[in-house]
Amino acid sequence: MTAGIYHSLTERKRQGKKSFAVLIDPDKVNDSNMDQLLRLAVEANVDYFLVGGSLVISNYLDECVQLIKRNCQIPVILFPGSPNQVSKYADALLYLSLISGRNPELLIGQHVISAPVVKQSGLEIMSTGYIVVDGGAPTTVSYISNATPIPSDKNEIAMCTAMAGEMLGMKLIYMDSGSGAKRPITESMIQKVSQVIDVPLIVGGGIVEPEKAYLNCKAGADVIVVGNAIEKDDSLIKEMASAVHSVPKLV
Ligand code: 1GP
Repeated sequence: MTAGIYHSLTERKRQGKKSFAVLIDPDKVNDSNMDQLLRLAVEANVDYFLVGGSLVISNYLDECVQLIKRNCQIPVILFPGSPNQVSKYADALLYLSLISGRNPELLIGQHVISAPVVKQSGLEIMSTGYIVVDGGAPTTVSYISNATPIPSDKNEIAMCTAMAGEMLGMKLIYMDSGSGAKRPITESMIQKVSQVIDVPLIVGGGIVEPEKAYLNCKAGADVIVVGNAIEKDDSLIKEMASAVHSVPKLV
């Protein structure tokens, strides 16, 4: 186990450094395409890998995480869509509670069932308030979670949800419009939410252009997550990472 991922996230936030995370869906990769992805990620100074998905069908999770750990130093954070997506080979786990939804199973039910396994994993557990925002079309997360996303123009609902999550003790807030969202989260919502919380703010879903990643960081996102766009064109890793890392630090 490598402790201190949360410390690195808060330290980077304190220093005004923005982070770039590549989301890897174990269903979409294999040993051969991972080689190139890892090489590009190292060259681009990617800060974190997130591994997981709303619906993981294959049995490749452990192997995928081990492959990353064997080949680079980039920390691996699990982003589990269900309690069976726990790999002891990762560094940390986003312990997600879907606070934008009203589905008790995803607020606490699944956590109770998986608590012993999660605790025994030895992973660094980072409690995360997961906020799903409408991305213009149903995504896997909105369908699987059976919960209504926050309307994309209701900044106040997102703000109050994030504030409540932080006051309940959640260490991270992750705003997501879902993988492959047609419309990513607006800068105006990111700005409003970032102004009312102190914990690091992760933003993802439908970000396909480096310019959008840059603007999201300027608006207040601390970590940008990109999955789909990189699955389609892995050369985007470099441009996305440069855009995120070029955001001027606020002094
Ligand atoms: C999805 O936030 C992530 O949960 C990333 O979304 O795959 O659309 O980049 P994309």
